[in-house]
Amino acid sequence: MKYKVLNKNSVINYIYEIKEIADYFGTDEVEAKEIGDGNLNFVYIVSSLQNKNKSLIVKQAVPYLRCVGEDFPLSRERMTYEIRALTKFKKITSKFIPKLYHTSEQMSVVVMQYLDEHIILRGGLIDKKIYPNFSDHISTYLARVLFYTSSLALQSCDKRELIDEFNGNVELCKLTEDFVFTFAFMENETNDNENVKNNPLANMLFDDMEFKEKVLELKYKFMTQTDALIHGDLHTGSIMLNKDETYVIDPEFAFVGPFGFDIGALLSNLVNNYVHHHIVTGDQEYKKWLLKTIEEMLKMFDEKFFDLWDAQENSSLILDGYIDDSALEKYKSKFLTNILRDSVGFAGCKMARRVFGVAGVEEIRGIKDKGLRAKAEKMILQIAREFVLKYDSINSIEQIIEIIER
Ligand code: ADP
Ligand code: SR1
Ligand code: MG
Repeated sequence: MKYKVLNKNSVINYIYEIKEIADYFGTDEVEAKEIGDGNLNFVYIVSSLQNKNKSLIVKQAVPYLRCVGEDFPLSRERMTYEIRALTKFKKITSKFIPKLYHTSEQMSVVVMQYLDEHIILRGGLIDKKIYPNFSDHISTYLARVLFYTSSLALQSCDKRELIDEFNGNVELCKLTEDFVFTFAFMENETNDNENVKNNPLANMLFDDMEFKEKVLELKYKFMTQTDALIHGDLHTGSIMLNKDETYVIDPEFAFVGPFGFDIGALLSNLVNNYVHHHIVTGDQEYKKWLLKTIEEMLKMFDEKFFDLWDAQENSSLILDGYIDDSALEKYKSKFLTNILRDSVGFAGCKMARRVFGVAGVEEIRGIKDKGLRAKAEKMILQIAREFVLKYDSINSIEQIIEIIER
């Protein structure tokens, strides 16, 4: 089918042309609503009028950036990578990915399960919801996806094929290079310039050469390291959950990149939320839960990644008999420490980009009181700076918690 931009009327005609979906709704009348609140795409919920339990999600990429408008062209092929990533992740760790009912690269569309009993994690964290299973679920997702798409599990030729499959996602990788690692740390027209103007904190950040030099190291890692298939935008707006279930959505930034990037994204979002509660609600219990969640997520990731590695036979990296057990243990432990270090560095960049950069988050931009918002921004930049300057000497999760608490 030739590509056309859908709207809340044509999306209904479109899905009725897909036999399985037409069968699913049968003779029911359906209605569609646009519910997208992300920066890039359009998301429709299509529901039966006769049976409220029958609903599904249709997500379509349009050839521009939604949050800016048609003046910011962005090719709709980003949905091709979202489809490919969802399909791969589904195979590796099915229970954390919504059911996929239909995908079309030509129409840049994915039709998927409507997560009706789940909410976006960012909103839940702002509302001080406790998710007792989140650290367990997300560490399983991270360990499985990162391990099984890395050279620790894949044969050399399969890994290179995987890189090829995602190598074309150039525009979204460039968005991250620009918006996560660059523009937010210098004068730029895309920044939140209302806030940058006459703001000593912005001047300090933009003039902080020690910080910016380290950011370059991390940007270079992002641009060149091909460790595993990553989600590429795993902030708390890309997770939908309730107390029992966790789903990862929206992997259109996926490519074969550094192990630490997704872990860093989550760490940064949890820390920004911690700062929000420190400044705005002062809720000590909730802050404790956030720290516990960070600690558990990182610890469990470590253990689960190790376990998968221990169980792996026929690695293309380490041939049986190549080194003895004790040398191998040392190698594995260094390997995991390096992932932790990179995660902390990326987290620092990702925290800091939310202060003056184009894509703000509710935890900071949503603080109405200007004085409190400035306090939160200062604290975020302090922690982010320490993360970025010290990332390559971090040796333990406790050190990370100490930096946040201080
Ligand atoms: P974008 O690519 O524009 O960031 P997202 O994939 O993040 O779009 O989706 C935007 C919003 O649509 C989400 O924040 C969520 O509220 C809603 N949404 C997306 N997928 C689903 C789903 N499977 N079930 C329910 N709501 C969804
Ligand atoms: C201009 S793109 C802004 C941001 O939205 C996405 O969610 C990514 O985080 C990207 O950096
Ligand atoms: Mg999104």
